[in-house]
Amino acid sequence: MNTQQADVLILGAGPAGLLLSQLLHQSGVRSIIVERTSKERVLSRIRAGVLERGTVEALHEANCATRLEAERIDHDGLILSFDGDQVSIPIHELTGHRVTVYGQTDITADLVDACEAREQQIYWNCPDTVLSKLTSEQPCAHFTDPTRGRVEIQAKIIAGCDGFRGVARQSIPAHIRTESERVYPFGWLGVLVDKPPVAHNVLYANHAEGFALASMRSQTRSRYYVQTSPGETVEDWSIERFWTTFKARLGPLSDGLETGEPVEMSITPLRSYVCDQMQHGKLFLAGDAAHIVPPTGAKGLNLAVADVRRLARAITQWDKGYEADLMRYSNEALSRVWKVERFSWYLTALMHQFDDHSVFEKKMQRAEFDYIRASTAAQLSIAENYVGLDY
Ligand code: RFL
Ligand code: PHB
Repeated sequence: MNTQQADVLILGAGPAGLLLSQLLHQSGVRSIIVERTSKERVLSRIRAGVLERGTVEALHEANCATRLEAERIDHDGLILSFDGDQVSIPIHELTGHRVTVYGQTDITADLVDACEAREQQIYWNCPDTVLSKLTSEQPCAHFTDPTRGRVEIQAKIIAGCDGFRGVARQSIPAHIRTESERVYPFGWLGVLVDKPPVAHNVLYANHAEGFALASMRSQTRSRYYVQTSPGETVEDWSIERFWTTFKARLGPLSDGLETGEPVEMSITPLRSYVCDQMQHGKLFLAGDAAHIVPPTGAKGLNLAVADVRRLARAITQWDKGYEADLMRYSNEALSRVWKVERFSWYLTALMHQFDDHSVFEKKMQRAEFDYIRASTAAQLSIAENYVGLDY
């Protein structure tokens, strides 16, 4: 057994874990990262793409924003379309802020590069981590490293950044955990394609046949989605079926759409989930390990970054001898988490077709859309949530 000591052990090398280690490094706190899968797999994941201003700030704080600054595309607004009618929400005019298009895949690559440049210790390919003694002064992790064999890490703090299916949250005894969940009766089929984006801004469309979303990664790479039925898999969708469905749901807004073979095509289920304890003893959860939002609103990655920023500051204070921020972390993070859950749930409810909706509920969706079109107050509410609530 190899035994190692660490101030902070970070479980998971997704954006949350990598950013936490980078922010801690900036303030002189050393960490070790343990990741279930390979570096190649982590770098190949295609997920989110729209960044709140706070996320951009965090990447600057982490000193990982050089490529972001060279390649970012800033958006002044977003478009909602409902049965062919549209409203363009001028988020910059209303809030003074913009959102930024820059892919999660690129953020992860930038963070891995930064970790490697400073020789951050990362254990890749370790799928069997077990956490123990979480409520003691010396919590532990045991796992098998493919080259070194069994490893024990004795830490002072463990950060659970290991995503929704990780072990960190599961290590909190079930009788202590309070979990709230809503699973939506549909998924999103996402297509990444090397063609210029059809719309200037991110465009969310609710059509009688279902939801569609047009987004982008660059001036030459587009990210498009359509709502899928429960139980559908990628095998049920040829790329021809995708383009026909996408065009129909966008209506005239699809004019000029350039189609092609996908670089990637996958289905994501939609879920809202919160674990109301983001701390258990010396274990602190951040990102998808603690909560999931449906992707409507583009909040998953941004929420993970908001947690990490708060946790990094609290750990930095703890390292200097002040523990109060760390003890407040769970409650303060959750207060923001629930507001973001609300916005993601609201936009999901407004923009999708639900099989069990009665005429009344359909009329409510339409009335809400008409209200947004007519009301600056309603648009401001969407805009301030979309650019990101204060920390
Ligand atoms: P991640 O990205 O899931 O990273 C967690 C990392 O932990 C590793 N891990 C473990 N490591 C050690 N031991 C274990 N036992 C472990 N178990 C797991 C995993 O291999 C992984 O490397 O969580 P993190 O860092 O909190 O980041 C959160 C974001 O990734 C997530 O919120 C967003 O990507 C959500 N999401 C989307 N959000 C958006 O805002 N817009 C989107 O379009 C969007 N698309 C998506 C998504 C999430 C998806 N998932 C999780 C299936 C599409 C997909 C497919
Ligand atoms: C994306 O660009 O992948 C994206 C944009 C907006 C969303 C979700 C995903 O709400």
